[in-house]
Amino acid sequence: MIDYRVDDDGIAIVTWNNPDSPVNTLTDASLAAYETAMDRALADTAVRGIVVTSAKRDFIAGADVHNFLAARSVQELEARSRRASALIRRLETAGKPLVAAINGTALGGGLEITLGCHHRIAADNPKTRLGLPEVTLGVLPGAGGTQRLPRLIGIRAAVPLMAEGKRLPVADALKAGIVHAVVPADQLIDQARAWILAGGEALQPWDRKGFRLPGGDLTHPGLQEFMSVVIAKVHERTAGNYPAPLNILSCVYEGTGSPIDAGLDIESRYFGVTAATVQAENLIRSGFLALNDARKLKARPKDVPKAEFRKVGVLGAGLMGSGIAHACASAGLETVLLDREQALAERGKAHAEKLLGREVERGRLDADGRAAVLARITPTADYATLAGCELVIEAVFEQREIKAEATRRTAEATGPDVLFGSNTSTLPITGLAEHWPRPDNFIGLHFFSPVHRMALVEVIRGRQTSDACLAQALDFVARIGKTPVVVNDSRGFFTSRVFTTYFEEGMALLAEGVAPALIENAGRQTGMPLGPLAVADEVALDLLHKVITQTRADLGSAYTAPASAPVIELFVEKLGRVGKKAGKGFYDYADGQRRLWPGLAEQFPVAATQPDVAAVKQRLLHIQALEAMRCLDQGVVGSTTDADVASLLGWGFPPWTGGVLSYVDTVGLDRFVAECESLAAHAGDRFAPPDSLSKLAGSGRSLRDAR
Ligand code: 3H9
Repeated sequence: MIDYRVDDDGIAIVTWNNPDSPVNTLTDASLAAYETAMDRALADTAVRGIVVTSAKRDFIAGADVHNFLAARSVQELEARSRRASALIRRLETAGKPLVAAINGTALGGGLEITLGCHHRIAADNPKTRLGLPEVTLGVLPGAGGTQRLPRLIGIRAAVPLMAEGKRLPVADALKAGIVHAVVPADQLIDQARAWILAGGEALQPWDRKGFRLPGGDLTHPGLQEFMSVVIAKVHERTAGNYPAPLNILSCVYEGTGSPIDAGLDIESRYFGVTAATVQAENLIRSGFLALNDARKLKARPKDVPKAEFRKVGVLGAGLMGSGIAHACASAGLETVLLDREQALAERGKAHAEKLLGREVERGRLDADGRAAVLARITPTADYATLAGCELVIEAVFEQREIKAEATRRTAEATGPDVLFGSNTSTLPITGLAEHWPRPDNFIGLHFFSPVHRMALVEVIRGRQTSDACLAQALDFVARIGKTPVVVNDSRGFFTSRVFTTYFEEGMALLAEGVAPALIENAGRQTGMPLGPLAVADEVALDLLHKVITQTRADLGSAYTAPASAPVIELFVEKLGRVGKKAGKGFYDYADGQRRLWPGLAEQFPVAATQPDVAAVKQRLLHIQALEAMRCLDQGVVGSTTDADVASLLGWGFPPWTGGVLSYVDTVGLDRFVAECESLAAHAGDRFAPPDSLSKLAGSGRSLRDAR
């Protein structure tokens, strides 16, 4: 776990080397082994200094977050922080010089180990990131980070790094003063040794007599003002949903004016209460571990050999098609981009070129890289060019006949054994598969717009889709760096079906006379990226109108109109306000600004009594969780985790909830069911909890554990 050796110059090299994991993490066992190794070096009179490094690609990835999930109480979590903190403090004051030789990424507790060394040298590695990202997991630096970083680089520089969880490349960390030097990787250990041999002092800045915080402490009026602004910004950004960033600020506020030992004590107390919050549990379980599992295809059928992709085809060079082509070519695949006419295909390639241009502007790609990606995209109107593709993705108009024609012509060019994916967002996959000679090799690959920013691909299994086809489609999604969630064929699949309830509920509230600004603010305060009426404008009301008309025609007497239907009909049929693309919907759009349409008050007079904001937030989130639960019951989505991942990545369901079904446990299952029953009585049957949930209520089990 920790390798130990002492060289001829009397320098101990203590190397983190966790045998059971690809990364080093802080666990009871690894910290105990570290302590033993360090104590051995401290006790050995022949040892004059210690170099701390790692044998892995990364340095240390922080505390093992599984330990936080397993912890039973605030006290246990606080004790974890105290143990790590006390160890690091004891080592930095033990009298022997310590150097951190940072060979790769050091995050959270990993960086905190280095901050407890007297000198930090990083290898010059473009992949390395240094930072205290605990806030992104709903916790805070609990091994001294909130106290040492401000004392090292000043409050003004440290606070944003911790409150936003930024990960810095080594050059930026050097500039910020977090590391003392950046050296070529092959000189790392020698340079660390050299610092000790040159007489490096075993004294931290904060233990020197007369130490002052760089840039001043919080008695300084400028810093007081700085903190007030940061606190206001955090409130605005988090709307009270995330305790961690405010608790980080409290650690700085209360801790940096005291001696470091008192500061560390304050930090551990805040760590315990923060790590015990449901938000921390959700961000770790769903936001980190479940997303990681989905990204790594942990649910992929195991017995199918991994598929390799070299050449793919994309049918339709519109916004989606060209976005998909850009993603494929960027991942190194030869990409045929096909449209009805050569000029349309060229236009699609030009869109990809524009996206690449932005990457160059941001320094993420150089000119050669851009040229190489572009060279991989072949625009064409000739189906014969598709020969040799391993996969063809169709992204043509959402009309059955057009899709059927494109599918048939592809089969003629490629033969039947190629994988065929449809990017439809509305049409059932099983029906579309009939036009492909091997329906077992046909699957839905639902990308989200804009493709270059959205990580999710909803992979839709048709009735005949085979396991092999599914596994290969998942391999493809991972190959282009996206994250898949597998769902079964159903109207609106999973994401569109559930997300729709959010803005439909916004419209239902409007129709009831709830003030539009209240609806929109409540939506944003839940943590959804946009208010529901703004979303409806983005989606376009005429499209929603079309979906209602089509569904009514398809379902006949089984159709029940959503509560939003009268509002949509009014806006499309009478008012001609179809949304953002027309410059007018629930909002007016002018000069890049968005303002609620003043005419709303006339169409939907605001009721004399208004609900409080908490009640509106509850409706907007509960309705989504209920629809997701129905999807789970109907087998549209296979697990609560899949539903959570799809909601987090697909439509930005607020991360503090852990996702759309973890939200039920966040509220508390019994309470959620009771609230839905009450909403069903007042706001409509759509809030009636499904039997599956009602039966679980009172059982003492969480939804996540039960399903
Ligand atoms: C903290 O430090 C609190 C302290 O302040 C307080 C102490 C008291 N825990 O991502 P990858 C696993 S909070 C547990 O695929 P990459 C990961 O799940 C922590 N497991 O590799 C995966 O498992 P599997 C603050 C962890 O190269 C495997 O390692 N630290 C942890 O794409 C490989 O990871 C962070 O927030 C962990 N901390 O990226 C950093 N880290 O093999 C979180 C990784 O089963 N970690 N695993 O799929 C990361 O950002 C990335 O993992 C990292 C590597 C950049 C390090």
